[in-house]
Amino acid sequence: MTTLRKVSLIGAPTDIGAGARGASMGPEAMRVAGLGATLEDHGVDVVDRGNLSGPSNPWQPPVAGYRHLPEVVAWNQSVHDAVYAELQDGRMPILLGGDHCLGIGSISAVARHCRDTGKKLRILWLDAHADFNTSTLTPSGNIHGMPVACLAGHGPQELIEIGGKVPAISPKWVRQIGIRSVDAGEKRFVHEQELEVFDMRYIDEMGMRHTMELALATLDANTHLHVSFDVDFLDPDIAPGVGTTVPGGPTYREAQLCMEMIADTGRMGSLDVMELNPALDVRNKTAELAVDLIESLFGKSTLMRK
Ligand code: NNH
Ligand code: MN
Ligand code: MN
Ligand code: MN
Repeated sequence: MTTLRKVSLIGAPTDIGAGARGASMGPEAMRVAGLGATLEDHGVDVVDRGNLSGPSNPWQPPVAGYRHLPEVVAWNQSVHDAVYAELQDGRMPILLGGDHCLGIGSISAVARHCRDTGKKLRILWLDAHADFNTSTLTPSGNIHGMPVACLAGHGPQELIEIGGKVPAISPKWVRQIGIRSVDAGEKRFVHEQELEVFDMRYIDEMGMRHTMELALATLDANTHLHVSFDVDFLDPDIAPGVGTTVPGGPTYREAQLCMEMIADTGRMGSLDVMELNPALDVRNKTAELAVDLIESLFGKSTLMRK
């Protein structure tokens, strides 16, 4: 099977869960970098659904360990509804973030769709960070550091129940790749919950090829593969346009290989492209790189391959 060729772009222009302002401009920057036309060049049927709307960012300090919780819930509810509608329609949702707290709405919708259709779910979390904090572990209160924990059922009720079932996912379904910044308490929780993490040390020692072979192992014809791509996954030398850069990320070629190997599976059914921050970018180059990598997810490769 090849990756679904009917795609819907969904913009979620908010930085409600982030520690820096600006990811709200991410969707437009990816459109300006030519995302729609680029996918069409690969024979993909692309519909741009435009942008969702939601509360503005009040830029307040955390309350009881969460920053902007009511606003985060509102945004995630509308992301959930939009992503779920596309999946029901037989189209592949591509969520254009927006900060990574929106992974809760997106992935809870994907998990719900998998329950409806009897599919297995595998989630690839490409990120510099584990995003596995809770209100008591977080150093910041920023909910973009918590989506994986929320999806696994560890978070505020109104957020974790958005997709209907709590927990939305099992940590066993997740493979994290590129991780190189995990907070102290978060680290303990990652171990306790047995998240499968391929950190940068692992990629340094074993290479991206071996890493992806393991992360993509045991997918079968009945598996829905969801890719949650936080642009801060990439090395900041090539991708400066994110709010939380961490040195020592994947190079251009490592990132391309990662995407190419995902494309080769033909199993990707949904995608998030998150945390692109044009306010911190240089002449939109991080957006252009994101588009280039998304192109690889849809089968761009150096030479024609069978
Ligand atoms: N771990 C930190 C926190 O929870 C930073 C998370 N920032 C991210 N995650 N950009 O992808 O506040
Ligand atoms: Mn990150
Ligand atoms: Mn993230
Ligand atoms: Mn991030």
